[in-house]
Amino acid sequence: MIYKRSSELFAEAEKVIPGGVNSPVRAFKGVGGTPIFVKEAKGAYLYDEDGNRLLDYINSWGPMILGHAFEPVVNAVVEKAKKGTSFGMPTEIETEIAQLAVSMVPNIDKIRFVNSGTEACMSAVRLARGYTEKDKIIKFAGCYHGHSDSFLIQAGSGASTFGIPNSPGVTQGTAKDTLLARYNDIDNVKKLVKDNSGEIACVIIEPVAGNMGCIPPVNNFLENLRTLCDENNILLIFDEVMTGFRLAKGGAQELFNIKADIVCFGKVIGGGLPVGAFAANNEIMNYLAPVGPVYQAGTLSGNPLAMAAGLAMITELNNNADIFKRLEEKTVYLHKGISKVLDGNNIVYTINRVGSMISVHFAEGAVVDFETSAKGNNDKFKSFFHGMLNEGVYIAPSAFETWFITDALSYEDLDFTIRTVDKVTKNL
Ligand code: KE4
Repeated sequence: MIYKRSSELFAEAEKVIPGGVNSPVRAFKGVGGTPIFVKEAKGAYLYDEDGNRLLDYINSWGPMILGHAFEPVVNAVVEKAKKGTSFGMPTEIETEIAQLAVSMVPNIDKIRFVNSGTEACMSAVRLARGYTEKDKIIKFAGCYHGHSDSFLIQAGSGASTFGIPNSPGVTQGTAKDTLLARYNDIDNVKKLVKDNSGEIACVIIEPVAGNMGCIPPVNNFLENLRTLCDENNILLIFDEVMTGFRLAKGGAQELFNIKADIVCFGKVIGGGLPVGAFAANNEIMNYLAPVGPVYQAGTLSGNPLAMAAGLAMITELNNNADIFKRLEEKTVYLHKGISKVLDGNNIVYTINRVGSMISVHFAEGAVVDFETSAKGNNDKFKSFFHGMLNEGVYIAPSAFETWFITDALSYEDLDFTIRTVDKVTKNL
């Protein structure tokens, strides 16, 4: 693959944008090399500035669940833009997408739209603190809830890729109220709750972790967490920015039949435009301004273009719920195919998968938390990433990410991917 134009564009970008990117993980620091500049995308394929066609397994880190430039989404945005792009006043479409989301997701009465997953999770924590009148929060090492100060405490995703457990700029005053637990270790959480009795407002968790690779909850972890929160007057926040509208119509709450107190969304709910959201029952959500005392706001929250994209996306998912079954079947097919060729090449690996989230770890034994995920052979991952890229398959440029399957992938695409894994790992 030739990346001459991408290299030129990257050099230009670095002069005016820190690191040449507007989000660190795009800079390929976790795998080395020059980031790919995309010219356009359609369906399962990206077309870069050097004319290369790449089979996309990132899909904008999750949103493009129906493939790039999905017609109903594109048409909805184009039509909406002709009527104005932002008003800072209420519009009917905000109510429409709110009604649909509330009908699709269990245990929520109201939803507030914001502009990113970070904003959704940050606001959800503030709401939990305001509602419970307690300050401390529990998060899990390796989970990523965006770049709000309270979360950048050994975060997953980019921060893990850079190995920065505590980001500079986060004050000790903030960090002291964030307690770190180990994913899938309920005894560890119980100890934190006991040692901070009466002080914990919420536990925030990715119900399926996607920022240390894909890590499923095991041994009734979520059920035990729900019970622990109920017993200690702690709110359980599901960060479903990745899992929402991907694992099922009702997300992880539906898939695992577990009730969260507050649910956060992003990615898919915006159809590729900047949308985040957080939702809960009436009692909790009515604590939010202008009804209640917890302040939260945003100039472009509920922006009509973003709402048009999100409404078109979740309408499609709501009307064609067999998409979720199709996505899982494709992911299982990929899982089995990759396992077969990795076994054939005597590679030491673990594959984790839930629904249409999957990750390949060059690690021995189960990958169940940040510690076991970090034991993966990163040098092998780098070689694997570049090997796949050179063959035209674009996976996440970090071992601490998940592959996102799109319904636009055909079984021919999946077979090509499996053959490419075989070719690339022959001498890994
Ligand atoms: P954003 O602020 O990036 O929209 O969402 C933050 C966020 C919150 N919660 C979860 C579970 C997330 O995965 C994310 C963002 N995910 C990363 C990829 N792992 C976004 C990619 C990036 O940082 O550029």
